[in-house]
Amino acid sequence: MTSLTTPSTPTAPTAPGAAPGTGDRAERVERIRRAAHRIRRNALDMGEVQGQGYIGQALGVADVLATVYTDQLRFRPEDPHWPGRDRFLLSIGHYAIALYAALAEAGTIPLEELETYGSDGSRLPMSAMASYTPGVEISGGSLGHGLPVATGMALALRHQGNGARVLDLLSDGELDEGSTWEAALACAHHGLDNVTAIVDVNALQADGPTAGVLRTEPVTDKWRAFGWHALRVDGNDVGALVDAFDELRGHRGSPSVLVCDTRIGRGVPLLESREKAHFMRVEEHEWQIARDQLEEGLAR
Ligand SMILES: Cc1ncc(C[n+]2csc(CCOP(=O)(O)OP(=O)(O)O)c2C)c(N)n1
Ligand SMILES: [Mg+2]
Repeated sequence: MTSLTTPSTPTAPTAPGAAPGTGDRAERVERIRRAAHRIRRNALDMGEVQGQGYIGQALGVADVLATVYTDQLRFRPEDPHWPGRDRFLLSIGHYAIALYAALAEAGTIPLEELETYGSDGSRLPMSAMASYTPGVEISGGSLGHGLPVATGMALALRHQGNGARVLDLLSDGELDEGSTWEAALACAHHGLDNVTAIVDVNALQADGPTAGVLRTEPVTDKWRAFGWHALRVDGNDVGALVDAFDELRGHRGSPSVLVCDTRIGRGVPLLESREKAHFMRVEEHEWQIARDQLEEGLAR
């Protein structure tokens, strides 16, 4: 837990009322890159508390979460239930470590609290639960539920005349779930342009590579066939993420999806090359190596 005591300067999240995704592009990209770095550092620190976990996913999706939380989402960190907030749903409960790392960066949960991750009595359980953690909108764990919940929320917001958006992060493994595609049909049927799905295609599932478990490609074509406005980007390229999110935010008339190709363990070569990457066990002496590699990556 060395670096939780390192001074960290979280990026000011999107100010209430401020237009998300505005400002000089180069400055935004650099700011998000630095936020993603801190999210990765937070995730490593939490991983060390337990010695194991879904660390590879957190490192892989950090650029996406940094873009969402420090550039795109309209929310108030000190008021997680503000009715005007954009809702960010984590469909994949096992990615909780990634979300906590981002919520600490966003200022919704205190950085010092991360060291309680997964401990008895902590507000940060190993699988994300809405009743425990400020800023966590839904309880995850059972895959394939995020997009159906997003559909209902988006319908209700539209009914109420609330202009907030609903973003749902799902995994490529969740494309194996029928409920995901039922919700995709419903969102398109109802023209829910307040829904944005983000699919983390890390090409991996618990039982091995996605291509071997159940073939889902071509993913983008499938979403388009279901009536969605779909883009696909390198999910570890912050510039590409910014451009894509900006484009999707302005889209009207149908729901949008951003398919993000990410690399598990991104930013820490030691963990990028791990064979058992779904649930990583990291030796005690490897944590400092991981942190050093992360810092070297930022310096490059
Ligand atoms: C409905 C349901 N079925 C099975 C599981 C068990 N499970 C937990 S994680 C996981 C892998 C799903 O794929 P993905 O989220 O892409 O894995 P990752 O990228 O994190 O390796 C599975 C099958 C579950 N949580 N919920
Ligand atoms: Mg996956």
